[in-house]
Amino acid sequence: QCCKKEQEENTAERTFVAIKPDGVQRKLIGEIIGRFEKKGLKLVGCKLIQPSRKLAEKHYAEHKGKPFYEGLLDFITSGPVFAMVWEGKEVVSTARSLIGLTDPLKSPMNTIRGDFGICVGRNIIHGSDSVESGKREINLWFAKNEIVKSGVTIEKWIYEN
Ligand code: IDP
Repeated sequence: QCCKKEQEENTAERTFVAIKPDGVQRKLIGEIIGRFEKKGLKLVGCKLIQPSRKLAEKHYAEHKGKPFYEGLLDFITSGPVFAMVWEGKEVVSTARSLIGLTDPLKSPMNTIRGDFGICVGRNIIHGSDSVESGKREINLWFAKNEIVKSGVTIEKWIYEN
């Protein structure tokens, strides 16, 4: 069942997606938002933000101690990031499908990383890897009042029931 009700009642699944500094500098914001919109997902929050070191450390806490960790923090704090919250049925996995694999060269064409990237350390976009991480990351990057309750309502054209 593709349920309109949960989309309308704000019980729908959410995910955190961020266009990294390389994607912003390469003017891919419009292209990326376009792909998410065309899929039928709903944008419920967004902002351009240059993350502090502290925010970056919290966001990437699971990678602390790995060889690429410091470089990753330098990179993600190096310029503006376009942070977004998307909503929809199974949006966490759908967003990951749109994004592609961690390594852009291994990522299929027609995915964002497959189409626009070459290096793991310049892979353009982040997307939460589970519903739980999504909740954690949304809370980290967004204040409650930065997320809209009812945005554009096209549910009846996307969901069946
Ligand atoms: P994901 O972003 O596809 O979920 P993760 O394994 O969670 O991938 O890694 C987080 C981010 O850390 C990646 O998107 C990438 O930017 C960076 N990263 C992961 N592995 C490497 C690496 O081996 N070298 C450089 N950067 C890496």
